[in-house]
Amino acid sequence: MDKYGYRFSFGPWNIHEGADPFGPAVRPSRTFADKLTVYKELGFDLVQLHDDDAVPNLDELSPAQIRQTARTLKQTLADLGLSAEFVAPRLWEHPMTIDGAYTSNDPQARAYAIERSKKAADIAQELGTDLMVLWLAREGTYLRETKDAGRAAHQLLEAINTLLAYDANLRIAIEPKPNEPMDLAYIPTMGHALALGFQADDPKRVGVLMETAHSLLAGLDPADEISFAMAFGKLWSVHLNDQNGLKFDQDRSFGAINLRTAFNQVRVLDENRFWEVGVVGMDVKALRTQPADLATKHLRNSLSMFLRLVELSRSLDQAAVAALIAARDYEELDWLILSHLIGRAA
Ligand code: XUL
Ligand code: MN
Repeated sequence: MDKYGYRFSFGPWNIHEGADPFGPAVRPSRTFADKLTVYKELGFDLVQLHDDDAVPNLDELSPAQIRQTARTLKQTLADLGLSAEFVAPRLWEHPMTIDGAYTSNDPQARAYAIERSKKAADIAQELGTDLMVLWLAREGTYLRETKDAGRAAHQLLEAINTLLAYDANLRIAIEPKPNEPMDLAYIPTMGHALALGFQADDPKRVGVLMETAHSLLAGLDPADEISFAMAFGKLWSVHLNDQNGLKFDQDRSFGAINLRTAFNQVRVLDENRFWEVGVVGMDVKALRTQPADLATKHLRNSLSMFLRLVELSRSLDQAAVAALIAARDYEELDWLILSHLIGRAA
């Protein structure tokens, strides 16, 4: 925990080999066990996990074997002073999920997705976290005429209800994203995710996770997405990062592209006392050019940026801000904020 009470997480995929669709890995793989050793030294206390990060090859294991492996991991994490923030079912790599998981046209694929998600819930339970994150990677279309968006909404709701019934303590945080890998996703924004959650059988156990890059790809302001979800007590986690324009999901270091947008995310999180509600997750990737031994600096930078922006948010002259708002002198306020961000008197 840092001096403000925030706790931080990242996922093992955030230390990666640098492969992209046009080129192979440029850094050697680090084992999961090796990755776990860097969390503490970088200031992180919690681990974001996909189900198969926690339990490799889980499709080939019995429920008892899955639980046993998860229990062992819990101890491994505890020995390192770590714990799991959430478990997310990986519903986008298996052949059964080629054309969707919960919303596939194939009933067998839909059944696979539900069974796989139940296993993820078991893993979360064994790891001592009640949080499941649903990034609905392949719930959408490559070709709009192939599926029915209304039917998909009901299939998604049914999947969520099934999971809520399966584990009475489970909380589900939906992580919306508008595109990639799909051309068009069914749950592209916070509003869509919240609407789905409010319709669920137990709405108080469905919330959201806001990822900066995803909001930007949807053409929205991440700080407003945060505020909207927090207004209803629904923001249970965040994936802070950055994004340069509308292209593939870049997962750049937090604040690396747009410092002011980053500032506003931190400002609204801090003003709404997010440290009391959830963990500050980073979902950032090192640049492909980064040598292997230097490929954790994106995590260090993102966390440091968050803390520096908390400082800036708290040291903002609130009386001056209020006076400028009252006078409707927004140009002066603009200048005040910019000056504050670059550390100069207005
Ligand atoms: C994908 C993404 C995922 C989720 C977890 O864009 O952000 O890493 O955060 O499944
Ligand atoms: Mn994410």
